[in-house]
Amino acid sequence: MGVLRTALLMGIFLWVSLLANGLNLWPMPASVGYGSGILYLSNNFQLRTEGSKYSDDSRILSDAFLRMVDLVRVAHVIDGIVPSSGVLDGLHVRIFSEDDKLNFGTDESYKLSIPASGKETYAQIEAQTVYGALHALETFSQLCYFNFTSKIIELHSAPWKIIDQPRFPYRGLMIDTSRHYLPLAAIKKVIDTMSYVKLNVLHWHIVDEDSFPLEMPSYPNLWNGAYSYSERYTTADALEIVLYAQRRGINVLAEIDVPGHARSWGLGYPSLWPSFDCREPLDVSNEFTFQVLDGILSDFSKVFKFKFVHLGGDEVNTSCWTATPHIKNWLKKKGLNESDAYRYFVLRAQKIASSHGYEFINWEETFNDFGKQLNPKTVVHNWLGRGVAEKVVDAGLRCIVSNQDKWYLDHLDSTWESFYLNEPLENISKPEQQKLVLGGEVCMWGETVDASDIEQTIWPRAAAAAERLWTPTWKLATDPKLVAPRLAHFRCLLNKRGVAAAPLFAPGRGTPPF
Ligand code: CP6
Repeated sequence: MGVLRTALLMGIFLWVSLLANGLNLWPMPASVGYGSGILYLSNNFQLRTEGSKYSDDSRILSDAFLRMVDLVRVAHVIDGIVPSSGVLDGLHVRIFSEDDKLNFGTDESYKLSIPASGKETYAQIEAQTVYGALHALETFSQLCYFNFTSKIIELHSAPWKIIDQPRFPYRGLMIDTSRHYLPLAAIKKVIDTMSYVKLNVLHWHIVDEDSFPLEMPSYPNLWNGAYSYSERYTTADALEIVLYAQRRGINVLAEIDVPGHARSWGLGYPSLWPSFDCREPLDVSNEFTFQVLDGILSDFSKVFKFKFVHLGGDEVNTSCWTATPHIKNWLKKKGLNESDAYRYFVLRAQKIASSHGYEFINWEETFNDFGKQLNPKTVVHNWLGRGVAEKVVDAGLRCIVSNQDKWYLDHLDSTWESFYLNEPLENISKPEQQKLVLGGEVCMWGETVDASDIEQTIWPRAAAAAERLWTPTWKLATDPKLVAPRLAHFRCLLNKRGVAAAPLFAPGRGTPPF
C-alpha cells in the first residue's frame, strides 16, 4: 500500500513538474490554468472580432495580429500538413471599449481562453481595451511552438485559461540619445522588444549636456547642438516613434533635463550659458532661459501626448552661478542662495509644464533637497539609492523606482538576478502608500552604448525587471535559480525573434549551470 502511494505521488510529482517545465511564459501571468491536450494551428489562422465595441479603424489590432502570426513562426517555414482534428482556426477577440487612446492608467487586463482539443476551434480573447488585447496576443504567441517533425505550429497543454493584468501601471525603460545618437531603427527595435515583455513606458532621455539631437520648431537653433548634421531627429521622426510605440501599447515619456545636464542647448543659443567659461547649469537669471523652456515644452506637447513629462533636475552643480558676476548679482538682488535658486528653477519649470497640460516627474534630488516644498503633485523618480520610495510615499508623493544599485542597465556587471530581485515596495506595507508607487524603470544611460550593442546590454536583464513589475509577487519564486530555466527559455525566444539578447550563463548555450 505504501509503495503504491509513493509511486502514485511520484507520478503526480513528475506530471506536475513536466507541465511546469512547459509553462514558459515571460512575464508570468497573474493567473494561469492549463491541461494536457495538443492543438495544431491552422495554416490560415484567422482573426475574428464579432461582439467587439472597438472598431479597429486605425488597424492597431489587425496589424498586431499579423505581427503575432509572424512571430509564432520564429522564421521557420510552415510547410507541413495540419491534421484534420484538434485544429485551432484562429482567435476571436472581443474588446469592450471603443476608445484607442493610450495613456497612464489605461486598462491593460485581458482574458485568454484556449479550448481543449476537439472543442471549439477558436481561442477567445477578452479585454477592456485594445492594449489589453495586444498583451493577450503576446501571451498567445509564447504558447506556440514549431514542431520540427511535422513542420507545423503546435500549442501544448490545452485547454488554457489565463486571466492577467499588470501589478504596476508604470513599467519603464529609459534610453539616452544625447550621449550616443540612436538611429530610429534601433529605437523601434527596443520598442518591439518592450512589447514582448509587457513594458509600457519608453522614457526617452532625449537631450543632455553632450548633444541636442531633436528639432524644436520654436527655437530652431537648438539642434545645432547635435553631434553632426545627420545625428538628429526631426519633429516628424519623434512623432513617428510615438505612434510606433502607441500601436504596441507603449507610452513615450519625453525628458528635458533642467537646469543641469543642459550644456548642449547653448550651442544654438549661447546666452543660455552662464558664460563661455562656465556652461551649466542654464542661466537662472535670464528670462530667455524660461522662454526657451516654454517653447520646448510647447513643441513637446504637440508630439508627446503622455500625461507626464520628465523635467530632470538631477546632479545640479550651482558653482557656475556663484562664479558668474551677473548671476551672482541677480541672486543677491533677489535675496536667494544657490539652493533657493535651484528650487526656483525646478518649480518654475513645473509651472511651465503644467501650462502645457503636463503632469511632471523629477529626479529624486529635487525631493531630497526640497522635500515638502516641492509641488505635492510631483512624481519623484528615484535613482540614487534604495529606501527612497518609502520616504517619498511617507511624504504623500508618488514615486517611480530605479535604484542604481539594481536597475541601471549601464552598470554592465549588474546581474539578471539582481534585476529580478529588486522589489519596488520594499518596506512599504500600507495599501494607500503602495498605490503611490506607480512602478519602476530600468535605465540605459548612453555614455558607453550605442546602436552596436544596446540590445545585448538591455536584454535579457530588462526582461527580468519587467516580470517584477508585471507579476504579483506571491506568484514568483524568490530564488532566482528556480526562475532561471524559464528566463533562459525566453532569452532564446528573443534570439529567435531577432533580438540580440545576451546569454545568461557562461559558457552560454542558454541553459543554467545547475
Ligand atoms: N545623466 C543624467 C547621467 C546620470 C544621471 N543623470 C547618471 C549618474 C550616475 C550614474 C549613471 C547615470 N549619466 N542626466 C543621474 C540620474 Cl552611475
